[in-house]
Amino acid sequence: MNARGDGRVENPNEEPSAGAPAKAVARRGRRPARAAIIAALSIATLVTGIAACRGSGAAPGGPRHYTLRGEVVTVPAVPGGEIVLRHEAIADFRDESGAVVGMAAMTMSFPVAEKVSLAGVPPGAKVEAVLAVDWAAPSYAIESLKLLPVETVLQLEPAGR
Ligand SMILES: [Cu+2]
Repeated sequence: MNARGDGRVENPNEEPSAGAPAKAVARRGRRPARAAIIAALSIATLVTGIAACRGSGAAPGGPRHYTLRGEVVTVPAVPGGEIVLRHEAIADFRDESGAVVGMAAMTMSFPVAEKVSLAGVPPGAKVEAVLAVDWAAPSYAIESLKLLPVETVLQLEPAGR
C-alpha cells in the first residue's frame, strides 16, 4: 500500500510541469475562443491522465501473470520457503514501467504461494508454473505449479552458468 501511495504522489508532480507550457502557448495563440480552449485543455488533461495511468506499472488489474516452464533445482525445506527453478526465457515479461523486456533463461529462486502444494515435485522434475509479479508491492510468487511429462524438452540456459 505504501508503494501505491508513493506512485500517486509522483504522477501529479509530473503532469503540471508537462502541461503548463502547452497551456501558455494555447492562451497566447487563440484569444477569442476561451471556452473552447478550456474545454480542449480539460480533454487533454483527461487523456494525459489516462495515459499516465496505463503507463504506470500499478495497473488496476493488480499483478501480472506469466506462465513459465523449467526444471526444479531445489524445493523449499519448509512451507513458505523458496523454490529454485532453472527456467526457460519468459518472452512477455514486463518491467516496472510495463514495457515488455523479457527475462532470459536462468536459475533463480521464487517464493511459493501458500496454496501451492509441492508434494510430488522433486528436484529434477520438469514443471510449468504461473508466476505472479506485482511491481506495486513489489512482490512476486509462484501461484500454481504442475508437473510436465519427463520427455518435455526445455530451452534452458547453457549448463555451467
Ligand atoms: Cu528469472
